[in-house]
Amino acid sequence: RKYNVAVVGATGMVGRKFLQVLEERKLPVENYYLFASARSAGKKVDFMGKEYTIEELTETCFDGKDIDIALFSAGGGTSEKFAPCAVKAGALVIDNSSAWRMKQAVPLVVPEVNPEDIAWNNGIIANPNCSTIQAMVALKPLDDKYKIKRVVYSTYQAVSGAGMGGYSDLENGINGDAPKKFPYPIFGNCLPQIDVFDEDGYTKEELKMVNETRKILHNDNMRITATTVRVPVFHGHSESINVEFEKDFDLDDLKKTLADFPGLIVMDEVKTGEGKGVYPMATEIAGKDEVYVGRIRRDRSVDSGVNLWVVADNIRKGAATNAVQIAQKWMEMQEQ
Ligand code: A2P
Ligand code: 11C
Repeated sequence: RKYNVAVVGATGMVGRKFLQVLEERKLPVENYYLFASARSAGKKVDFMGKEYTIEELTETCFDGKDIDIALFSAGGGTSEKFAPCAVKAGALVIDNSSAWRMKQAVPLVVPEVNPEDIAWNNGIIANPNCSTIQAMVALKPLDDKYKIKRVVYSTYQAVSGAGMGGYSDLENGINGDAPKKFPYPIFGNCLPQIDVFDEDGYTKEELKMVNETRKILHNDNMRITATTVRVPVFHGHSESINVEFEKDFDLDDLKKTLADFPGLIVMDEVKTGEGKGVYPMATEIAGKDEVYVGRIRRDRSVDSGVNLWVVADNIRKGAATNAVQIAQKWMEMQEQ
C-alpha cells in the first residue's frame, strides 16, 4: 500500500530536514503535499526530483486530499490550531512541537524506546523535544537492565535548536551584531537559559526534559533534574548525563548493553598521557541519524552510578529523523 504524506512548516529549519530525510528513506508514498504560512505560499521547492509548490496552511487545506500522515513542525501555536484540522480530515499527525506532548491522550514516542505507544494514538503522536530524544536512546537500555533511580542532565545545546533565528544570531554575532532570537549574545558565550523561566527558577527546556523522560520511560516518579545551556555550536546537542541505578553493574557489561541497543553508537576510547581520547563531538556527528555515547565511566561518589556523554544531531534524530521513523513504524504496523 502507498500513502499520502503532508509536511507542515516545509520551509523551516526542521521542515526542510523532513524533506531531506524523506528523500533518503524512500517511504512508500504516493503523493506529498507541502504547507507553510501565507508568506511562502506559491514558492517552488525541488523535492524527490520534482518541483513542488508550497501551499498555504489553512483550516481546510487537508480536506479532499486523502492525507494519511501529516508531519508538523511549524511551532506550538500552529500545531495547536491546525493539527485537529488534519485529524478531522483523516490524517495521523506526527507533531514536532511541544503543544501535545504532555496530553494524556497523546503518545510521546522515540521508536527505538517505546514503539508500542504508537498503537494507542488518537490521531496525534508527539515527537519529543530534541534534548529528550537523544537522552532516551542512551537511557532506555540502562533502565531496562539496571533500573534507573535518579538522573542529572547538563546540556550543551546548538543554536539550530532555536530554528533559523537562532542560527542567524550565531552567524551574525561573529560580526558583533546584537542578538535577535536569544536574550544575550551567543557568540563566545554560554547561555543558561533555553526558553522561558517558570516561577521556581527552572526553564521550560529543563522541565521538558524531566516530564518527557518520565512519560517515555513510563515512570512518573523517576527522580530527575536538569540544567540546559545554549552554546555557540551550529549543529548537534551534547549532554552530560549522570545516572544512578537501583542495581549494581559491571562497567564492561554496561558498555555492551549500550552498544547492543539499536540507533546508539558507543564511541569511547580512553588515552592516558598525551594521547587524544575518542568521544563523540558535535562537529563529528552532524548529519548522522544515530545517537552517540562516550566518556562512559563509573561515578564513584554513589553505590551504583555512571557518567555518560551523549551527542546527536538535534535536527535529525532530535526532530526530523525521529518523526519520519515514527511514520515508517506506523506504516509497517498497517501492513501487519
Ligand atoms: P514560513 O516560512 O512561511 O514562515 P523555523 O522554526 O525554522 O523558523 O520554521 C518555522 C516553520 O513554520 C516555517 O516553515 C514557517 O513557514 C512555518 N510557520 C510558522 N508560522 C506559521 C503559520 N501560522 N502557518 C503556517 N506555517 C507557519
Ligand atoms: C532547543 N530543544 O534546542 C529546543 C528546541 O520543544 O521542540 C525544541 C523546542 C521543542 O532550543
